Amino acid sequence: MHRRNFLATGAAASLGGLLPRFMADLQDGPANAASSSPERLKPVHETDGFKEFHLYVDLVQQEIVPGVTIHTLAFNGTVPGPEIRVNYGDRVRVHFENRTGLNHTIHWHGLHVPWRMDGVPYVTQLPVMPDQTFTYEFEAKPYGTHMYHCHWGTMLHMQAGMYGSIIVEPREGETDPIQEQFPYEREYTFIYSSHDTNFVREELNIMLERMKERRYLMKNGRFTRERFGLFADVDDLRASMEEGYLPPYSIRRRTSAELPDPNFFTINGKSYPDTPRLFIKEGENIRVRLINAGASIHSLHLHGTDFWEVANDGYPLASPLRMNTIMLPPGKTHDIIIPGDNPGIWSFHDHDTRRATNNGLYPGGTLTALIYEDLPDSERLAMPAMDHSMMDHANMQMDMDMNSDMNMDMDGLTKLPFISLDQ
Ligand SMILES: [Cu+2]
Repeated sequence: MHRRNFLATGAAASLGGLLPRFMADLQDGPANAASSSPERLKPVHETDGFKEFHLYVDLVQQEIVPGVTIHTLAFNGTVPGPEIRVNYGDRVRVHFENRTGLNHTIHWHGLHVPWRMDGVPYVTQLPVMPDQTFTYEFEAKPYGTHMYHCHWGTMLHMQAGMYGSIIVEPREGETDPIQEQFPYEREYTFIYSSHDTNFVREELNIMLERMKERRYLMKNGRFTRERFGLFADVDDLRASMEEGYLPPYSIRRRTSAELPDPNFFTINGKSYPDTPRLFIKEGENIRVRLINAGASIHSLHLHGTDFWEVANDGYPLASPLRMNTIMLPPGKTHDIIIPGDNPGIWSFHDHDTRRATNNGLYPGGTLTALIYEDLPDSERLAMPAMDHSMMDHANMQMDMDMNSDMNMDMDGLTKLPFISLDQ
């Protein structure tokens, strides 16, 4: 019995400073949904049924957590890119400007665009090369939560930050089907991603060098398309191979250690403790649009209540499902409604705890919380604090254990007794 007490108190004493804390968010005062969601992109031109936007990509540095700044490929200077909001049926025009030394495109994930606007390099369009622009035009459909992302060198470019949300709202004047079922006033967009920061840095450097070399060779008329793996189609590739060209995959392999192994996990480009929070009041519903723009699977779990899954890949569900954990695989979007029916401060986190870490250390990653803004003052002060009596208890217990027949390491760690499997 005493042992259990000691372990519990001891763990609290040594890890207390590392446990996730959300109380400070309350003390900072209520925040609104806007500060927890990506910034919305203002159209450069807008008339009835028509919206025109400007997106550019540039190489920028972004702090994802205090003390960790990474190189990113960012739409309009931020990761994620700004949120695009349109109405169903709008004619949408997006001018895309490439300010980097790399090739890119934009793919409109989940939207039914004309195929030439789908953003797949060498399939539907030529890549948008350095300093070039491309204009995407499409009609906004279907309704719901979608995303946009680069489709060139996707393993690097998406991980480096080229993603954002695009939300198709009902036609002007029409009621939102989710709003009708679960009236809400505030909504949030949470875009999840995972990043191997070493892979991103090294690969960006290699790619920028290769593009510099390519430009130099082109300028001097010495460019060979084989060197850069550029072929018109598979027949063209085969013809080159008959003349002796060896594609990279036939002469070397990238080992699993060279493939991305994410060490940072973000919501809207930030890891805990900088992750955005969800704010709610008792009796209120909030809508949360969950988007996975990364390559990891997230198993998102909410404490304290169950939420409703109301849309899948943008489509409203005929029968919403009540649950407390939702799977968010790469490329997926889910909309959920959280009812404000149990005041408090509740964790909302990835139940695969590897993704609740920064560089492998807990707490971090996609840890965040659902915070009731209207908690009474008395409850705001109820955060348990470590006090001297608890520390004294832990020390006293440690002395007792030193004299017991249990093994004790010099650094104070208790070794559990060996338990035979035969028992
Ligand atoms: Cu790109």
